[in-house]
Amino acid sequence: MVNGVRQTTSGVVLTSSGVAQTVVSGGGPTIVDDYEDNDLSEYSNPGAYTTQTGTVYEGTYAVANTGSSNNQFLYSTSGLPAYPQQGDTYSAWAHDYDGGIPEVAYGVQGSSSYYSMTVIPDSDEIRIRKETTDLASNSSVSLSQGNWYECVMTWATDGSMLFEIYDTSGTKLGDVSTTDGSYTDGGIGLRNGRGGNGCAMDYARIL
Ligand SMILES: [Ca+2]
Ligand SMILES: [Ca+2]
Repeated sequence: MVNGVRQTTSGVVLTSSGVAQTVVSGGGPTIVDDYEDNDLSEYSNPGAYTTQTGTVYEGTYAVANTGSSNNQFLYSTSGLPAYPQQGDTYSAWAHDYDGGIPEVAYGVQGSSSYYSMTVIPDSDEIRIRKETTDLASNSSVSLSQGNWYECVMTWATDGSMLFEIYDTSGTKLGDVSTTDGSYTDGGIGLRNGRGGNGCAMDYARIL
């Protein structure tokens, strides 16, 4: 029920009489998860991930792993209001802790099958990865540790994938693209790409 309430932010409008009317399509971005329900019941492998209030992009809560000793992967393939697929543009905000590498996953089939938008602030690098294999990388993106970055994936029906990264001012910092047809849809998640350091994610949407 809480998810249903949150979804009304974008999925329901009020008529002049004040009656809620569901918008089936064209109603703007759909929130996949903003973590405002303060639980991870829709996710597998929560491990060291928790909802928390200390490092948040939007609202009161975000999900974070503040320093697990391994590459834990939190993911969801059912239970959230929507999941991105080819033809969609998926956006999520990612944050590192002291050298952590957030891997914003999409197309998740399970714990060992997924794509990710990978952010490596200490080497000014972004990558599109399939599992732990780099499909494409750009190492000339000006990034710094301890910031929120918006990761936007334009996932086309021909399998092309464009990853654009923005700062909190809305300035585009760089992009990288590739084409791969292994997965056409799937779940979302967040992988801790560098064990010993953590990462956070918030405000995941289909734009
Ligand atoms: Ca939030
Ligand atoms: Ca939840």
